Amino acid sequence: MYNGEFFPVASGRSDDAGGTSGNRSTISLLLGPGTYFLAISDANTADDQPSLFGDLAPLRPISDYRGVLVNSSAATNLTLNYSITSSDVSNQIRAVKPERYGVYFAVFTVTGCVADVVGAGIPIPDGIVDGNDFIAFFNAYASGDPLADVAGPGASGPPDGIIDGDDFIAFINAYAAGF
Ligand SMILES: [Ca+2]
Ligand SMILES: [Ca+2]
Repeated sequence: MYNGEFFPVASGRSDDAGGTSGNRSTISLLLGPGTYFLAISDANTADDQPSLFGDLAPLRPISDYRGVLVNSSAATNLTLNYSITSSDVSNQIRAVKPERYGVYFAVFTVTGCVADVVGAGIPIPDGIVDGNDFIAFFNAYASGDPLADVAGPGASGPPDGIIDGDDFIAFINAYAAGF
């Protein structure tokens, strides 16, 4: 996975997911708002980043060079179907390897910012997560203000009209992650 400037997203890679059979990869990340690219192909697809601990195929070659993405398989017409699932959206998308040594690129956009509840001196989100949000959230949480309803059950999903521990957890997690 790459961000909108095509820099690798930390922990945004998977070379076969543990616990599943066959050619399946899973990336599970808390993502801030922005544009992201998924690069999907078969073995061996590599940039200069090492595999993550726990990958089923952790020792495949990687590139010596930054800024390139390569694939070493001449196979074509491979099914590369993928799904993108968030707390409130789940999409299954068909994809096919485009050509020999090819990589399929998908683009998706993350919107929303859980911990951005207010701006400096204004009661609406300002696109920045800072101490103003921290103070506003805790004041709202303590007083039962709907401003503190930032998530649904399981500390995920859209606001559910209830202010409870799920909102508290969702806010803390998002605040710590900067969104
Ligand atoms: Ca803010
Ligand atoms: Ca809630």
